[in-house]
Amino acid sequence: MASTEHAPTPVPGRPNSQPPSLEEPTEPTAPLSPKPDQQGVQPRTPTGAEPVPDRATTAQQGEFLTTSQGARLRDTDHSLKAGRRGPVLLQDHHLREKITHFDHERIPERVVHARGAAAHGVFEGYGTAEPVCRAGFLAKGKRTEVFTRFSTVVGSRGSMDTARDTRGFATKFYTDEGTFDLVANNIPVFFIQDGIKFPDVVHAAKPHPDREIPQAQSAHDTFWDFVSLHTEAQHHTLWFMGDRGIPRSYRMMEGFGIHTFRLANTAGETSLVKFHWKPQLGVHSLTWEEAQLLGGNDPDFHRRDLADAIEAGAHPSWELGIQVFPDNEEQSFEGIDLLDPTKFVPEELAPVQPIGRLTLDRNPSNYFAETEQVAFNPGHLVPGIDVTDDPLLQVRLFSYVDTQLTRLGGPNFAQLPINRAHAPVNDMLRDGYGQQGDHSGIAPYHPNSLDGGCPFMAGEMDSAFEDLPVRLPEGVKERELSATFEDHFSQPRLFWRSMTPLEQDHIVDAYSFELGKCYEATIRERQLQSLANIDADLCGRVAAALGMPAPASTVPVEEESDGAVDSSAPLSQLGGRWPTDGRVIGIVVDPDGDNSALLALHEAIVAVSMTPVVIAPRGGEVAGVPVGRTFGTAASVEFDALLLAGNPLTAPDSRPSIDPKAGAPGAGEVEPRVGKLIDECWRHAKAIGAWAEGRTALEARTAPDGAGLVLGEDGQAVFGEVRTLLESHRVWERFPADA
Ligand code: HDE
Repeated sequence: MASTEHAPTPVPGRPNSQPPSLEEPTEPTAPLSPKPDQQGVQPRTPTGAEPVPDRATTAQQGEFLTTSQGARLRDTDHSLKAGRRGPVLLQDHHLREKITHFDHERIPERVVHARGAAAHGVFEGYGTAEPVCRAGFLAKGKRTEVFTRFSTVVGSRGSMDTARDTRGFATKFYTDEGTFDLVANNIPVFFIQDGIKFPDVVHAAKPHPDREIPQAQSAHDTFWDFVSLHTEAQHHTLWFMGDRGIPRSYRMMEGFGIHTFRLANTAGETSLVKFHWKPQLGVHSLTWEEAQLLGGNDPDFHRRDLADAIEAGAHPSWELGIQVFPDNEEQSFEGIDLLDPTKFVPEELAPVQPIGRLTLDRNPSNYFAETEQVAFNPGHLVPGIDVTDDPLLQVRLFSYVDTQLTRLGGPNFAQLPINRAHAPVNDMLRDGYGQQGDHSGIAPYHPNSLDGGCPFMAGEMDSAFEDLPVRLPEGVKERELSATFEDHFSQPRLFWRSMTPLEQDHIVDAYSFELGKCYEATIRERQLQSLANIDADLCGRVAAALGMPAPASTVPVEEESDGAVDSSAPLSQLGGRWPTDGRVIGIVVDPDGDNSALLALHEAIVAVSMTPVVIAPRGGEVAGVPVGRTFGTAASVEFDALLLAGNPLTAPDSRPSIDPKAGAPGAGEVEPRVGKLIDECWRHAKAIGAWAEGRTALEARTAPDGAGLVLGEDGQAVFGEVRTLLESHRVWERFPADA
């Protein structure tokens, strides 16, 4: 059964450690106060009159249950009937209202990026962008409220978080000059070069239309049919066959605006840029086996991880950076076409310059109102930031509003609290489904003389949005792309060569798995041809795994430009050391052993912004610390590292495990499910620490001199060493293994 209970372990003394009362309260609680972002954000009226208080945003007022019209209700559990055993009466207004509203509670999910999780936060500018960009929110020390939604692309709204997929990383900046949306992904290149192919690639990646399977998977024939027929998709696909396709956490992903944007400074000088988000916690991934196990153990893993970390005070943070290129006529840099969204610019050629910091510090209070209804749009721009002629971006500029008109039920979704600009809005847009504005005035047109000429056009000094006067390239109307878009293999080759051997192993495994799930031999053959054109070794290894011959390359490798670098260090995820904030530590305890130091250890872990989860044979408390997981509910994949504080040999509430993976330990050495926890943590190269009786368990399941094992006498000292190991994310020396 999928687990659903992984709230952060309540900390003694904290408010959330109170057990919920099982009795129904008899006194109504005080009405909910408006949320901070619902205060003072009133659209200005055209005539400048005081705005009417926006009651729509303060849902749930008063103490009593009411109808939608505010009439108080005595009963919501019994429908009105003609006699106790008679038929239900049509005149029961409350019944009909309740059922009708329920019948219409769902809205269409996003056609892509349906599955997501989001958080509120703040962006603080460094002021370093000033030479190239005049946008006010980038000024030094300027703080702007933001809302960021992360997502998978292919799966439905209820699909698992850990599917191999690209991730969305969309941020809404509620700036004083209007809302700016940076609608980014965690991979810097895209599948296709021209937006007209987007329905095709999405149809290919979604489940097969006959049986609607597989869900949230790329390992199927139609996807690889498309990818092998459109070789421009090879680059993006290689990235998500790599470890970035299975991130450890939304908090540990880079973000990329992909397209080149055009910036303007106060003097009107323009530059071309690419946007990058760099996570403070580093870029880390799951192993493929962890991702698969999590799909069953905790399909909400990434959603839970983000919310738990924020709730525990481990606020994730990213630096926003830009790569800056001259705005030249060719729109290219070092031979790389900046309008081709299947190409990136290696950081060795153009360093990423930090321009501000994003910190996510508040969870949404209502998933539907905020995360589901938020509407991003790459066309939401502010003065100083403009688009380029990238043919993918150009199509996106049409698509987002178009899809939101259906998804959010009409043209007024910008009035929803989560979408409302924090800058004053005076837009002359009127009426339509879902209209909530109580617009005053009689002349919503311009110019007018009846509403005092309001609203006015902004002058040069009023920080108005400016369409930059860009010179258009000469040409004829045609359905073609420029010849500079034709090279589909040299950048994938650069990516492959930039991977460490371990990361290359993962990529080979991923292709072998995905293509191994394709039924059509011609699709596998065609994809092997593309791999041969990227790199002979990559192709040879995947072909061997599939039991097929490896074709020779059909492209002249030497003649292609590699963008002046052979490999690019920032593409690899391995080698650094990173903060451990928000990491989850499982602690196996024996409730009958000596647990006098457990509370202090628990507090020490919380004090460094990590989340301890006590694992015991049964629920309840051990030495004043709540049990977060029992042997029946614990899964190794929920923990970043494991501590063994004791070795409970029998679980009073359980039968012996029948899981074949639990192995057969020597009699009396390790409880089978603890043995399984240790085995999986070992296989997934996680640090494991043990002291006291816990050492017996660890020594029974692992080699005594195994890498990443910390054996000691004192729990806090062992935890300290385990934490140091976690800074590298995994105990990499333990690979290669069958992970
Ligand atoms: Fe999107 N994309 N996209 N996309 N996209 C949507 O808009 C689309 C592309 C991205 O958390 C949709 O409101 C087209 C690139 C994110 O709400 C839709 C093309 C990048 C999100 C849409 C692209 C993205 C979306 C679906 C090719 C990275 C989730 C629901 C021309 C730079 C935003 C919606 C959220 C969502 C269209 C390509 C990122 C259908 C036509 C490239 C992160 O409008």
